[in-house]
Amino acid sequence: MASDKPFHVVTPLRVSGPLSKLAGTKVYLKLENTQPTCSFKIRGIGNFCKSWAGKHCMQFVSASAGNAGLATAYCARELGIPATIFVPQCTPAFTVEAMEDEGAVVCIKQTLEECQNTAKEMVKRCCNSTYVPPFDDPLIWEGHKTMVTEMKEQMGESTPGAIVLSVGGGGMLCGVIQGLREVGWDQVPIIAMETRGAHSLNASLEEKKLVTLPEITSVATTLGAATVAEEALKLAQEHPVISQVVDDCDAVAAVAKFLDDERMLVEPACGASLAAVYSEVIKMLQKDGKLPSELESIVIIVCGGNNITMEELERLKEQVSADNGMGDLLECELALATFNNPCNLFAATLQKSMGACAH
Ligand code: PLV
Repeated sequence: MASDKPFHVVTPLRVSGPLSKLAGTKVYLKLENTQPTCSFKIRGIGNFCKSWAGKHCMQFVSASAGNAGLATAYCARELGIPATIFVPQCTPAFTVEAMEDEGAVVCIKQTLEECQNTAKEMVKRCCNSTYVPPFDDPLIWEGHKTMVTEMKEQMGESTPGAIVLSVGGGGMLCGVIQGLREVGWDQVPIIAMETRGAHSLNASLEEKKLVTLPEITSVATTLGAATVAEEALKLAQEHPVISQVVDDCDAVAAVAKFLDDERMLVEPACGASLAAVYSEVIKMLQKDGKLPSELESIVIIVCGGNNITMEELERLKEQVSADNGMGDLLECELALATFNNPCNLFAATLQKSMGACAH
């Protein structure tokens, strides 16, 4: 029988000086990258695996773009239950290795959808096996909810002006909205960040029905769910949710900037949320009257730091600048440099024109 102790830890909630300066309001970071397995996923997957371990489960079979799989591998090892994880081929080799190091068997398929179908098929054929979905299950949302109950305790009397989070399949969104309702923060808006090419929530909200993206083209592969959970769309229509889409170059530039500002290396899925500040999304929403001009504070959920290394970051910088045509990343860097310090405009412009000349 599994113990009552959860697999996740209480993560720090702390103010970021550099991000607060940029945003012009107090920015709190909820540091989910400090969880075991380095992402928030352990909260929901941990709750799911613990519940099923008590129901004679003999094997976990997961489908994941990376972090849910790593969390499953970790929990399975802790529970002494074997795990098989199906991952899409875009998953970095070092993430696959991390799952194998936890003792899981890893199988590579083309897309996340193919992984989900194969994993479900395997569970049908093997008795006492349990399918561990990456985001779409009430037990997963219940686990993610603990992020908000922690924030409530950590913030004492104050209420966040907005919460910024990244959306893949919408499991985190469901858990956070349920948590906000539970602690009486029903009116706290959520800025739901996605990257273009993984923007399945944004597309669904536009159409007011579930939309399946034809393919995932974003480098933020852990946001790569072609369709969000039905519950995510439902809750996003009930709660004040502002859906925003940034380009890959914004997410990657945010990862690089965050490393300099906070000395933490996170993955592009998390960069999407950080881009809410670095790419002035919040300022734009305030200007457009979609957010109050005076915000008491913002909480950014720093959702994860897997699927990234220094080498991978360098490769991503090159990839997004090549994908977007000459100088697009430089464009983002220029915007960041200018925003940080208007005096940098001259230096950044000079740097850009030198970069352009080099091509
Ligand atoms: N990643 C899931 C689902 O991918 C996975 O299989 O790992 N930030 C990070 C670092 C993540 O890993 C994920 C999800 C998200 C944000 C988005 O969470 P979600 O899927 O609950 O919206 C498709």
